[in-house]
Amino acid sequence: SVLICNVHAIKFPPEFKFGAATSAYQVEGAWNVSDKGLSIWDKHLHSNPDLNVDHSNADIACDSYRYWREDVRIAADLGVHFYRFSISWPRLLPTGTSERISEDGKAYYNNLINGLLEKGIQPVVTLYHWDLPQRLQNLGGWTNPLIADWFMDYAKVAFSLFGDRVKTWVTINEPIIICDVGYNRGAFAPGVKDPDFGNYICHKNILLAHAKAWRLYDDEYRMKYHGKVGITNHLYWFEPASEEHKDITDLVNLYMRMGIHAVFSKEGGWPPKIEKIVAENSKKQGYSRSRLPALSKQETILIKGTYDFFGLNYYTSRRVRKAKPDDKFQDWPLGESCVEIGAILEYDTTWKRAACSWFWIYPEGIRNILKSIKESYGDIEVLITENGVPTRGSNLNDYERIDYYKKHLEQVWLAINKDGVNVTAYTAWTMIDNFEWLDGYTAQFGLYQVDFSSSNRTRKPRASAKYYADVIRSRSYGYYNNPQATAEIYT
Ligand code: PNW
Repeated sequence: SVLICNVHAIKFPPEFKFGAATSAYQVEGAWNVSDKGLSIWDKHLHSNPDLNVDHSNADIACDSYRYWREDVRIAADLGVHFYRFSISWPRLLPTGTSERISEDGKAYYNNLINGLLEKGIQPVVTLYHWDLPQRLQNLGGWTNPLIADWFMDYAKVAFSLFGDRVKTWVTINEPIIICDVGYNRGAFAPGVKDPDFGNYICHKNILLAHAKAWRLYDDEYRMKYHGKVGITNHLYWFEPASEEHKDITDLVNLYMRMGIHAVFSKEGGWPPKIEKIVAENSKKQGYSRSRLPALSKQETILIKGTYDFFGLNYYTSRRVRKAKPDDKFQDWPLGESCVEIGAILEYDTTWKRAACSWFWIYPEGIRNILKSIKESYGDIEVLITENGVPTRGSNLNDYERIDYYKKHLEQVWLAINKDGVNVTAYTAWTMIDNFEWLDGYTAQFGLYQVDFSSSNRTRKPRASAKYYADVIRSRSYGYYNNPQATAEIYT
């Protein structure tokens, strides 16, 4: 093809893997089928029907519970090496705790895993992509310290049922979004609004839950199954608005990597600078102790080093400046400021905006982040577990998505070949259009379009699907100069 002959020099390493991703709540539907338990997202959107822009929810979504064979076929058509999906905790364990396993839940994930393997596609499985059993939320959810054990019990069920065939596990998807958007501002489920404590208590318990699940795998399953377990982190690339804003930028970076520091840094624990700032702020507010719960020596050791890889989700970047006295703060990362640090997050006027309110396009950001991961935590294996861009209007000729993928893959290639970062996989978010949280069905990320008005949720490849299939076949992001040329190749 045109693509392949122009690019003989620019190849991803032979062992590099390409995949595509979705998550349970965003695609499965079947929210009350069989004995599935209620999740916090079911509850959150049923009780607040006007919360997201199109008043929608994921009761049906892509109906992948019924049409999973279609999803497997699409993954095979794309030629992906792996498909990243998540298990719905309340589908597998209807009560949240592990005394009862759902037979139908078990069968669903067995079918999906076996279907993929029959096509030579590796399942990459996320244990927690935001759909907590509502029963556990009634007991405090991620703010109840017991959740670390509940999560470990759930992980044990998943490892023992599927570990013979699943060799790559992600424990938790994006702790910062779960905690900061779910327990701070309460925009995401479970909708807890406690900006002082919510984010920090959630963060601590998430780290303990992840660590216990990793150690369980390490102790009881690694010898038998030889798999890998990691955690997926969502990162923005931050640039200083100008030289004088460098220090505040470093702080915001550290703040966003607070949990990552506990797992991946040599010292472990919270970053000392962040501990100090929160302690000082807490004191000024009249609290008798820091709002950031301490990590004891034992907890620090329990959490530190619990990874086989670093999972990175990258979408967008920000420019950072120190707040001025009259600046208005919103919570972040969905908002545009970081209250605790006193930082305002802006964007560069040269960056193009995409179809979500929080999305500006800056491809160099992914390379900079990959470099900074290596600088901060050493030569560790990095799996890019999500990267992609939303469009609006469900157009099949999504050249702007091809452009986004091309430019980001180029930066990933540079990170591998020029900066020596040990990146071994790239995952497109998302394989098929799905329920995009507060943007409902108005922002589409899919390589495949899904027709949400048809009862069989018809899936159709976009131009970007053909492009991505070419990327995988050629192990190269290709070369083209202009949209016209792209259109000629992919229409
Ligand atoms: C990630 N932000 O979420 C999730 O892992 C996916 O489920 C989601 O569909 C995808 O990215 C696209 O949004 C994010 O505000 C949600 O910065 C919000 C943000 C980032 C990631």
